[in-house]
Amino acid sequence: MLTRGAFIVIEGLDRSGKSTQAAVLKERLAGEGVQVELMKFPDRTTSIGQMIDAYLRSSIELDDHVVHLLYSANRWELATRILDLLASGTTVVCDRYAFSGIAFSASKIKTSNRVLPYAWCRAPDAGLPAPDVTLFFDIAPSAARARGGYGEERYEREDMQGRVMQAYARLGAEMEAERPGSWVRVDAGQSVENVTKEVWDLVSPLTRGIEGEVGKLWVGE
Ligand code: Z5A
Ligand code: MG
Repeated sequence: MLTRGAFIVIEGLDRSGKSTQAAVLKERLAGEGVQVELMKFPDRTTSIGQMIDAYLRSSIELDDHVVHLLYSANRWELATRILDLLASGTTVVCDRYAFSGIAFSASKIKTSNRVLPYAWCRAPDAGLPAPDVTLFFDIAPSAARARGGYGEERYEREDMQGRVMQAYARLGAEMEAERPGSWVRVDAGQSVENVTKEVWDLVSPLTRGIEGEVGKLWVGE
C-alpha cells in the first residue's frame, strides 16, 4: 500500500510554545531526511490572512461572525495544498488549526453572554483535512502569562484564556471519542528541551509514512 505524509497539528493556549516547538520539530525532521513542511494558521500572507492580521492588531473592526468565517476560509484556501503535500509523502507540521478557530470564537463574551455558539463555530470547518495527531500544549494560563510578549493582541486576557482552555478540553474529548490517540496532551510547562523531547517521542514514529486516506473533520455527525 502507498504511504503518505503525516499531518501533525500543534494546538494550545497563547504562549504555550507552539511556534517554538513547531520550528524545532521541522528542523529536526528535515535533519533526519524527512520531507517536511511547516504551516501556520492564521496564514497572514494571503489576502484573507491580511484581513485577519489587521483585525488581530486592532487596526480594523470586524463582526465576530465575519472574523470567525475568515479564519475558516483561511484554512479552506490552503486545504488542497495540505492534501497535495501529504499525498506527495511530505509530513505537514501545522502551528494552530481548526481547534483554535472554535476554541477562541466560542469563548468570546459580551455582557456575560457567549457571542457565538460552539456548534455554529465548528460547522464551517467540517470537512477539512483531519490531523493524524493533534498535540495539545497544556499549560496553566498564569504560567503562559509569565512568558514574553503576552498581551499585545486581542484575546490575550487571562479570563478569556480560561474559557479557551475549557473549549479545548471539549474538543479534545470529542476527537478522542471519534478516533482514540488523535489528541495527545503535552506538558508545555516544562523547559524547551524537555518539551522538544516529549514531542519528538510522540511524532517520530508517525513520520515513517502513514497508510490510508487523510480523514475529514466532523463529517460523521
Ligand atoms: N486564532 C483564532 O481566533 N481563530 C483561529 O482560527 C486561529 C487563531 C487559527 C493569533 O495566533 C491569534 O489568533 C491567537 C488565536 C487566534 N490568539 N490570540 N491572541 P498566532 O498563532 O499568530 O499567535 P502567536 O503570536 O504565534 O502566539 P502564540 O501562538 O500564542 O504563542 P506560541 O506560539 O504558543 O508560543 P511561542 O511564540 O513559541 O513562545 C512564546 C514565548 O515563550 C517566547 O518568548 C518563547 O521564547 C517562550 N517559550 C517557548 N517555550 C518555552 C518554554 N518551554 N519555557 C519557557 N519559555 C518558553
Ligand atoms: Mg505561535
